[in-house]
Formats: sequence, structure tokens, C-alpha cells
Amino acid sequence: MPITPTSKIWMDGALVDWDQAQVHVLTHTLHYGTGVFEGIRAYATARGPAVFRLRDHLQRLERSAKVLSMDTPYSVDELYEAVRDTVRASGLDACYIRPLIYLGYGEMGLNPLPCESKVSVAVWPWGAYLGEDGLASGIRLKVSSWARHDSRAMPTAAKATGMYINSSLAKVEAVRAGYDEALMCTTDGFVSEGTGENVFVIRGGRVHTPPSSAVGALEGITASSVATIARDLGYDVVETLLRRTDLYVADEAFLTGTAAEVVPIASLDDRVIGDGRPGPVTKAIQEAYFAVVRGEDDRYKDWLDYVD
Ligand code: PPE
Repeated sequence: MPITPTSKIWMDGALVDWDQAQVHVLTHTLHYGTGVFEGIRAYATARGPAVFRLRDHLQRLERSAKVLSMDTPYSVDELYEAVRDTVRASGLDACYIRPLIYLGYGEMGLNPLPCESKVSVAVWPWGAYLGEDGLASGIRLKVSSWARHDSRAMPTAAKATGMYINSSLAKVEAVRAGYDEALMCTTDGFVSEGTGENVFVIRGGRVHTPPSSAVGALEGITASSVATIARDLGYDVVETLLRRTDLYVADEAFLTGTAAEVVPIASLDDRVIGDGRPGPVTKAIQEAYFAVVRGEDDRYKDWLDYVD
């Protein structure tokens, strides 16, 4: 789906026209993947657009930069205002928000320490990441032949641009084989995550998800929100190592992510999960999640940052 341009992008302290938000071809991050980013969503609510867990995302951005020894030239408070300004300038009720810290033009070579950090925030409308049909009916998943990064080789706790070669390789393989999404496992064969989503498995009424640090998965903000929502709905939520076969024999399974939201998994490796339709636990959690992000549930109002 092509990007729909909006009017302004925040670049290093100011809103610039969409078409002017450009970098030089010798930008360090373009060559070595030395950047960190976030994916955030703003939702339409009765009180206007609200950004979901904005501070949590910006704090993760700051932590990712720290892991890569990159300077963050703006504080979380400054970036918080930058995001709200950019969303406001777009005039959109709902959008996807992409803050990026990258190393700009000026130095080359593998030592990034002399490079200057640059920051941008772009917003655009982004619909259902894995399709409306996927959200409603579930998606088809395939275990990737690419293992998830080993945390001894890559800093899996950081949401860094270059890390996503791993996800892209897995995604291309899955899509070419006719699946919607890939499931990545560790080199030891434990379930890690989707290419841009965390994974949850339901068996015997209990909700299971892998411990992110042990399997090299990103510590998802949607996953932590969903775990809280699921517990408040009365479900047990446990972190445990899972094998691919745990999904084959699960009652239900779903993926979570800012872009993907809460997406039921219909099958893995052509093994239909449950009866292949979104199950009751998945549906209850999905419905509650959408009510929360749209500001319809007061218990979670601290998770919303209103733009106006
Ligand atoms: N794992 C990975 C690898 C990942 O990229 C994401 C987000 C998650 C888990 C879920 O994290 P969270 O959004 O905090 O719940 N992926 C972002 C980028 C997707 C893209 O295509 O780009 C996102 O969802 O914004």
C-alpha cells in the first residue's frame, strides 16, 4: 500500500513540508542501518485524536538509542510535543506515527561515534496492517527458515533499523510462499515473534506469550497492554517458552503490534488453529483493545495522550 502523504514532517526541531523532508545519499544510517525508530498510533476518540502510550514509545526510543550508543538530541518531553504537533498539523483523526533517530551526513565508516544524530517524526494514515480481512477472520502464518536474531549477535532489545533485515527476509519468504506473515523462532527453535508483532497462544483458557528477552523478541507495548487487558478480563497470562507445535495444538493464537493491532492467527504451517476462526478469548481481547485505544474504557485513560 503506497504511503499517503500528509502536509508536514517534523525534522530536527521544525515542521517542514512533506516533500522537503529529505536526506543526502551519504547519510550514515542509509549505509549501515545505524538508526532507531518507533511505530505509534493515534486513534480517533470522542475528544479528538489520542496517541496511544506515547511516553512509553518515546522512552523505548531513548533506550534503543542508548543501546546503539547514539545521542538523543531531544528529551522525551520535547519529542512528546513534536509528535503532538505533527499529528495536529496533519489534521488527521487517526494515523500511524514514525519517529526516527538516524545518523546524518558528515562522517562515514563503521565507527558511528563521530556522527551527529538527526531526528524526524512523520505521520500518515495507515489502515489494517495485515488487512481488514486478517483482523476479522485471522491470518495464515508460516514458520520462517530464517531464525530470529540471536541476542549475542544483535541487540534484540533495541528497535533499530538495521535489525529489520531479519524481519524483511522472513516476510518476503512467507509472502512469496502465499502466507500472510512469518513466525520467527530462535536458533534453538523456540517461538520468538512475527516480523513486526509479538505472539500469544491460548490453551485451556490460559494466555501464554514467550519471555521477550529469552527469545530475542521486541518487548512490545501492545503486548504489555494486551496482557494487562487480558488479566483484567479475568484470564491468566503467563510468560513461557513455546515450540511451534504449541501453536499447532493451541485453542487460539493471535499477534499483537502497534501497526498490526490484535490479529487472530487462523493457521500455522497449514495446521488450522482451533476451528480456524477467531476464538472467544481472542475476540474478547481484541474488542477490549479497540475500546481502550478509542478512549471508550475509562480504566485505561492514562494510556491516551490527547493531541488537543
Ligand atoms: N516485534 C517486532 C519485531 C516489531 O517490529 C514490533 C512492532 C513488535 C514486536 C510489537 O511492538 P509494539 O508495537 O510495541 O507492540 N513493529 C512496528 C513496525 C512495523 C513496520 O512494519 O514497520 C509497529 O508495529 O509499529
